[in-house]
Amino acid sequence: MTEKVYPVQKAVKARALIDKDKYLKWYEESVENPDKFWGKHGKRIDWFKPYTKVKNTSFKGKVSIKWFEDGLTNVSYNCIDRHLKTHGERTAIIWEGDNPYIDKKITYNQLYDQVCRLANVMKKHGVKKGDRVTIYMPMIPEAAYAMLACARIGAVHSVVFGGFSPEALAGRIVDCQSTFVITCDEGVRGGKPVPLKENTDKAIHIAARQYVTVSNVLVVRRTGGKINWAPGRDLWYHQEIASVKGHCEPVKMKAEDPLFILYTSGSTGKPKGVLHTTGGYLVYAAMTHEYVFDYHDGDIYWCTADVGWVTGHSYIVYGPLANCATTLMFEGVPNFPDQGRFWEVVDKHKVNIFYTAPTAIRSLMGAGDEFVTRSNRTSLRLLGTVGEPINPEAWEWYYNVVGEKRCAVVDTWWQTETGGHMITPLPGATDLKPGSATLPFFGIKPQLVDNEGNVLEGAADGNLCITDSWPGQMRTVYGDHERFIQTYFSTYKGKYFTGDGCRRDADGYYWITGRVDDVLNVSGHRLGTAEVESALVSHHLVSEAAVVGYPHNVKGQGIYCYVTLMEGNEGTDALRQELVKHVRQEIGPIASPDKIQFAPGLPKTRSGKIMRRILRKIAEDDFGALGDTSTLADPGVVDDLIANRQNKA
Ligand code: 6R9
Repeated sequence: MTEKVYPVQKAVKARALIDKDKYLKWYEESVENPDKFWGKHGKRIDWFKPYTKVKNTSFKGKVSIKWFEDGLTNVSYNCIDRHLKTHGERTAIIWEGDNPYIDKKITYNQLYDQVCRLANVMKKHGVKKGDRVTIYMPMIPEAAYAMLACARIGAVHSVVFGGFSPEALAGRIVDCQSTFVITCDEGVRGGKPVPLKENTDKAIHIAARQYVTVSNVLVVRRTGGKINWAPGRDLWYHQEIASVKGHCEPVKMKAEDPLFILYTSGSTGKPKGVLHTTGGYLVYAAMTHEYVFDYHDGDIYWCTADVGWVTGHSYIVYGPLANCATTLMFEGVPNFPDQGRFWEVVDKHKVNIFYTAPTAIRSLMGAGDEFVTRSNRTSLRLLGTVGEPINPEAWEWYYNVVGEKRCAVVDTWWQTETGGHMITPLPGATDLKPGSATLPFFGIKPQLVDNEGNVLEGAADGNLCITDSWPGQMRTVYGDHERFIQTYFSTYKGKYFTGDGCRRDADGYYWITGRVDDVLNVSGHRLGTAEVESALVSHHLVSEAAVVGYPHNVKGQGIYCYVTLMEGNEGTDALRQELVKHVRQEIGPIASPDKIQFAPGLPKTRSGKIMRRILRKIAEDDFGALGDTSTLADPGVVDDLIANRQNKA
């Protein structure tokens, strides 16, 4: 296989913070002497009390991860206060509304005022250090204020993506026993309202049945749409912040005090509450933001993710603000009013660094080059991708058409669990290969192992593990440390297992091949097959369901569901539609099944385990090589599944 190599462009190299030599030198130090390396780089944030210990981590036994443990700091202070003396009037957030005629700019001074007020409102209503606050918001500046206000007073935020259903929101409220919720009357996306307050009301109702009582809902008025109001419980944001002071002391937090919980899907059971802590997380988010995006003082930076995902946490809010960057927050969608929106916004705000998902690139590529070329994009210097593997065609289009061969493309591989970039090019240091996330960031030690756990050297294809800790790593699953150990450190003892498959080529470049567990990646969103299955079987006509992914041109993966109905029911198109609606209600629109196949039986082993390998093959319309089916309890079901497959070429 010949791979095209794109050497670092001259102009990119000329201004880059890190060149090849520096990368190699720093990388070597970072893995050979992590205490020294991180001891130095931990100082990039301000500490109320400096740390004397740097790394204290173990992937064995009970698994314990501590960084900078005796230091005291505050994330909100680092993202705001420390910039005010020199850059108080710099724009911290550029907000671009869903409506292309609406935008606004928030300076660091204004950010300070807003965050302090909100922190005081929460304090007034009894929110204390360590309490969990759920944030269920659209992409408006108040979402960032809410995160930073929690950080300021030591409350632990749990941001729930605005596209999740009331059921999903309730599950997350209950899991972390959150009694304070911040939301908005309605969100707006692509010109359409999203009923966030209504969903919150429903979720609170569901949570109450599980004995979790939400005492306050703070509501931002975004659209003025009609909503129900629970007096005593519900509070208007604009009224509350008007009656408190614009100053609030940041709480001195231990480096290992929790900063946030973010729920993410795994291969089994309910989504897990990934817990990140204060010091190490911020150091890592800020440092990766600076070096991976080659961020220079004064750059305008835009990450198109939603704050409901980890990318929004690390690379819209915490990383950029810790670096005193100007971060653009976009309320809308890539195709409204049309597919040229991204590039119009780039021109309008003179964006220098642009970070998005491969699924968006693929869908815009499909719309034709004119939507891109009608803009001039001369401000753009760097392009990034995240969330899923990028196919070389989409990469080339991004590089050639969007970036006009002038911009480096950084394909950043990382996870909710890792807090920040793990395998990624550095623009001035790394020659690029389309489709490869390239090389490890400082301090990251990747390792490939086979299914038996044997370490693979050199060019190889295997399961991706990381053998030692880095500051941005998650510390535990909220409320379930045993699950943390089980999920990440038990498959290959003493190593962090990522769940991803990966190939390393002869140059040592890493190529992520996708999940090797039962996690789907649909348009860059992580979903557990188990979650979709449990949503399906919660429908009264469904007796059993098995869900697998299949290759999808735009989404990366589509959701393919095999559904067995209760005796005596017939699988009709109307029922298909009803099931799609049902899953959307249970989880949210991102989990909408693409294909539903009614199956009288599923292929199971004699011990009753569903053979997903077979189901995947049939969903891919590639059943020539089904492998060994002799262990099936009833090999006959396979013929029926093939005959009725929904992805017939
Ligand atoms: C940041 C984020 C994590 C999973 C991860 C992998 C996939 C992310 C990728 C990528 C190939 C990349 N993934 N970035 N695969 N190339 N550049 O997306 O976090 O939502 O937790 O998803 O996404 O499969 O394991 P998260």
